[in-house]
Amino acid sequence: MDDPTTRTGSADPTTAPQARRLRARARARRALWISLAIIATSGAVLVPLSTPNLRRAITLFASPPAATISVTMTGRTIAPIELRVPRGAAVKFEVANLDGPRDGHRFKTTGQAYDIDLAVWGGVTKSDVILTANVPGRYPFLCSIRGHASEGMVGVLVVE
Ligand SMILES: [Cu+2]
Repeated sequence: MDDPTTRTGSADPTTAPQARRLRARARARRALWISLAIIATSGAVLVPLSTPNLRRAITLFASPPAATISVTMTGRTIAPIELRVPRGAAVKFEVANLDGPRDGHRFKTTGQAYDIDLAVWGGVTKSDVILTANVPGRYPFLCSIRGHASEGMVGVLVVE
């Protein structure tokens, strides 16, 4: 009688192709996971280069910011409350938080081709660059910390 245990082992010609198939399948699975990892990684790299961000980068590469504007935030006020900027331009904001070290503010622009929402801790000055709207108009800017805008931390960005 044929004992099935004698047919196991690598010497048996029936198991070798099976093992090869299993190894090939494992390799294919590994390749699939590596491909997915590459796709996920490139997505993480490319998303920050989305259109408005890319346009800002190209504008800044072509020329320095058209203007630099200094803004101060203290208590529940932002000064100045009205700012004039050219349309379709890169404009740099230098935001100084004059409050104590535990009083954070956030300088947020709205309606621009590239907006910022810049977190600034007390006693710190930070800067970032917006790309202004192509359509002239009056666009609010504000502190985006909950409650600060309603207590007065708002202003108007006039795009000319
Ligand atoms: Cu604030």
